Amino acid sequence: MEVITERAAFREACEAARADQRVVGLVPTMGALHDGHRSLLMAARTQCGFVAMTLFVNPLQFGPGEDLRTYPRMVDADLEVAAGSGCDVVFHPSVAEMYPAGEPDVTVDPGRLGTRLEGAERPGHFRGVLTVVAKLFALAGHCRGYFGEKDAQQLALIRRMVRQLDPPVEVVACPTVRERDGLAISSRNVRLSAVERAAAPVLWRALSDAEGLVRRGEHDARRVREHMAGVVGSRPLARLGYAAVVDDETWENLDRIRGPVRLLLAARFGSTRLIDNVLAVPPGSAPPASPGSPASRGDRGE
Ligand code: PAJ
Repeated sequence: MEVITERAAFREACEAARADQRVVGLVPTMGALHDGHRSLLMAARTQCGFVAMTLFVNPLQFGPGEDLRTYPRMVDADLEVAAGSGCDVVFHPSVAEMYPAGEPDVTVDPGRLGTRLEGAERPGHFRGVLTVVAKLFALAGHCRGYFGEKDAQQLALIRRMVRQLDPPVEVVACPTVRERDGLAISSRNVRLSAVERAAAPVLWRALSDAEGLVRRGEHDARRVREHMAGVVGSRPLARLGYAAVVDDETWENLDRIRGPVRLLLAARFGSTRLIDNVLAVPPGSAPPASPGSPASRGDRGE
C-alpha cells in the first residue's frame, strides 16, 4: 500500500490505475477508522480494481466551537486498518497541501438542504464537506465514491452535487454499521462516559420503534416525530437536538407519510453530539434500491 501526501501524485496514481483498466474506488475519511469505515473499504475492494482511501481531517467543515483540535487522530493505526482492508493507496495530505492558498473563497454551496437539520446546528458544515469532497473528486477523476448512510444528509447532498455539477463519479451508499446494542458506530463514541454510553442506544430504539410504526401504517408524520422525541426524552442523560421525518427523495419535512421516509435523530449525551437515521417504508410503497450496490440511486429530489 502506497501512502501519498501530494495532490499531483494522488491524481497520477488514480490515472495510472485507470490506464491499467482498473475501476477506481474512492473512500473519503477523516481517519480514526472503525468498522463503519472498514465496511466502505470492503465494499470498494469487492467492487473496484483499485481502492484509494483519503485520510484528511478537513478544517473547513468544523465550526468555531467544534472539535477540530481534539478530533481523534491516530494515523499509524489508520494506515494499518487501510492496509488490512486491501487499500492500494492512502492519500493523506497536510492542510497546507490541500489548501495551499489558505481557506478557499471559492466553495461549493450546498443549497437550502445544507442549512437545515445538521446544517442548522452546524452552520457552514456542509459547505466545508462538499468543498473538500469536490476537491477529492477532482483529484481522483472518474471513480466510484463510497459513503455511509450513517451520515444520511451528507450522502444526500453529495448525491445532489454529483447530479447537478456532473463530476465523473458514481456514488455508492453503504448501510450503517452498528454495535451489538444498535448504537451506530462513530469516531465520537469513544468520548462517551460509561453512563452516557449506556444511554446512547436510545437513538436506535427510538428509530426502530418509529420505523415499525410507519411499516404498520402510521401515516401521521407528527405522531412519528413525537414518538421518537418521547423515547429519547425518556433517558434523562439524552438531550434531543431534533427528531425529523423527511421524504427520502426530496428531504422535505412531511405532514403525511405516503412513500419512503428518512427518520432522523440528533441528541447530546453530555458534550458528545450523536446522529442516527433509518429508512422507513409504509405498507404498499416500494422501497428505494438497496444501498451498497453501485446501481442504487435514491434521493432524486431537487
Ligand atoms: P468520516 O466521519 O471519517 O466518515 C467517513 C465515511 O464513513 C462517511 O461516508 C461516513 O458516512 C462513513 N461512516 C461513518 N460511520 C459509519 C457507520 N457506522 N456505518 C457506515 N458508514 C459509516 O464523513 C466524513 O468523514 C467527512 O465528512 C468526509 C466525507 C470524509 C469529508 O471530509
